[in-house]
Amino acid sequence: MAVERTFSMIKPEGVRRGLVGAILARLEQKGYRIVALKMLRLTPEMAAEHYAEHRDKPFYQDLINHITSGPVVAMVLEGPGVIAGLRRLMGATNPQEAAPGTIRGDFALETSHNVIHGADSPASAEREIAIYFTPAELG
Ligand code: 3AN
Repeated sequence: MAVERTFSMIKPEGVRRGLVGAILARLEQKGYRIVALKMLRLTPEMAAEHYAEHRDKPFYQDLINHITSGPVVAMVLEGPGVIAGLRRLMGATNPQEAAPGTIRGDFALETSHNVIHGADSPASAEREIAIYFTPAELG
């Protein structure tokens, strides 16, 4: 079976605050391999596709406005158990509840600005990878 892979993104506030290096270092230090990486600014259409599952949530429009507010760093990570493992490294969605030592626990305070996204299932990972990367970019 192929090595497990997932999709992750450093959100605009992470880029704005100069946290790209610190966050990538944690992911690499854990042992995950960065197999694709790019900085880009999401179009409203890409943002709507990315957050399709949240379309009916009260915070949806804020989410779209925020994620398109500046460049993000999108990546594909590979490694054993990377989908669940990345979620543990990220910490709880609400950074005030995220454990110290996790990325959100150490770098964020607000749910709306929780610095990193990670796919929550194999299906989400594949769906999200296809929004950001072409097969050629995945090696
Ligand atoms: P996670 O990013 O931990 O998978 P989701 O998928 O529930 O969490 O939420 C996606 C994104 O929506 C979060 N990263 C956060 O930016 C935003 N979000 C989630 N819940 C709220 C909320 N109650 N208020 C504002 N933004 C939220």
